[in-house]
Amino acid sequence: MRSRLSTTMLSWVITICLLAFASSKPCDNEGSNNELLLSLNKDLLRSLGRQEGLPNPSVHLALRISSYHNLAKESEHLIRLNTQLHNDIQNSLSSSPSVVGLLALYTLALKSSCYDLNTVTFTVSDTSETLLTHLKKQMEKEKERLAYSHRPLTNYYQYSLGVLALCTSGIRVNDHVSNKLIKAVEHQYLKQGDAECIDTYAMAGMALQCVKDTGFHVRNAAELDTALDKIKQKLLASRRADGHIGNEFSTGLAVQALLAMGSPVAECAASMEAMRTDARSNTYHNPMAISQILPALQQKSYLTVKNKACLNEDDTLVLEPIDPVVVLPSDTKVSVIVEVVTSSGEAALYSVDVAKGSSLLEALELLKGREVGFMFEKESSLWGPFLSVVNGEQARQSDRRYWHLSSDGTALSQGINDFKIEAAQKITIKNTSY
Ligand code: B12
Repeated sequence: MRSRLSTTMLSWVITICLLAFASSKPCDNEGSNNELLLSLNKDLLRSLGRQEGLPNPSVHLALRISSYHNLAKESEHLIRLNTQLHNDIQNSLSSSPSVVGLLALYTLALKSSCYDLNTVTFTVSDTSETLLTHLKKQMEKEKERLAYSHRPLTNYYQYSLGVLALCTSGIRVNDHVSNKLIKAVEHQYLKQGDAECIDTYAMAGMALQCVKDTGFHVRNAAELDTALDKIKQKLLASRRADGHIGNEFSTGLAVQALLAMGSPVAECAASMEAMRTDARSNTYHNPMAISQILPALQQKSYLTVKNKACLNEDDTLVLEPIDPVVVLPSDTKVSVIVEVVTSSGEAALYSVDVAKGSSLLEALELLKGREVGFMFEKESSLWGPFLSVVNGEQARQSDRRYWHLSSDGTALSQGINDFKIEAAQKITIKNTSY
């Protein structure tokens, strides 16, 4: 009798526990997901204060399409974009063959702040024209290149950014310009070297979806639909078992594109979970990476800027002071072999011991200081320092070459500043064409 009673009681207790667990779990998840979003948002906001070089338009864009704001800090940043970045682009317009990507990101950033784009002008050779006129002209130059080559002056990622920026600003994109992107999707030209570039497919998806939504592109409506379908299939087929689409750094753009192209949120749930896991393990410490994943985690895409009204915005995001974390170099040393392979195929080997956890950049600087014949130079970019010259040899983007980085034969998914050396390994720096 007593044992029957206790069994009944036990099953009651278990049932109550299970019910409590089942009803609390989704709420707990939601709470911790919101906390994560806020923390990423704050990380981006904090990065504004640390920016050494030019203000970053991609970070501005992500802050502006977020649901949470610190309007004072965003306004300050807008002024910096409008002066410092503006002047930099003004200088590049007359000296560089194309600045279409940066011009497009600048346009998207201003648009996300509801800035009147018709009042923004650049003066080149004593002629003043609006930002949007310059962007249209740059796209024409890119398109002209495509008449005799299947690659634009820059790359299809920037070409897509250009289409997206014009389209979300309410400018009718020339049919010939969008057709070139449609053809590139059809012929599978959106590649980085031999591999398909997921980031580029994602950006092309957002650009072409915007063009479709305007309803102007009627002449080749069927081809436009086929290209959009192909992009969607490509993104879904690149989904790995762990949820990432491409790699950790392309998943944000891929999810943005899928949502923009009408995929239900549930279809992206595993990819969003993969990004949340990455974020919790601090994979996204580069502000540029956060700027590409945060909209996706908020179930938004860059297309949102098109209808942004900037009215009644939240203004609750505050930055609590944080104690500066001093990371002392580890006492443990690890050996790194650095192999440099020049364009002629000649290889040179160097070795250096570095504190565990050092960045590759720190290792290269240490090696350079040893005066063993190893030298390098870097250029700044939105993602941080880009390795441009090694042992006096420049891998020029104008020749479609770059210094490719790999560790023990596996390509690095981060650059010299973000990649940390945790164990002994061989780093290969190879002059490669793309
Ligand atoms: C195109 C591209 C390239 C081209 C750029 C040249 C060209 N004209 O096409 C090439 C092939 C050279 C390239 C190289 C690399 N890339 Co790349 N690249 C891109 C891509 C698809 C678009 C960049 C772009 O045009 N942006 C638009 C313009 C307006 O912004 P920008 O900052 O001014 O663009 C310049 C820089 O971004 C720079 N750049 C390109 N890649 C990288 C990577 C790093 C780490 C840095 C610091 C700079 C940099 O070249 C761009 C053109 O001049 C992005 C995708 C993305 N999600 O952003 C990946 C991306 C930025 N690249 C990436 C990586 C990992 C690399 C490499 C480190 C790969 C490797 N294993 O060697 C190398 C850089 C090595 C070095 N020498 O320092 C990652 C960076 C992730 C991270 N956390 O840092 C991204 C996000 C792709 C991904 N999903 O993994 N890349």
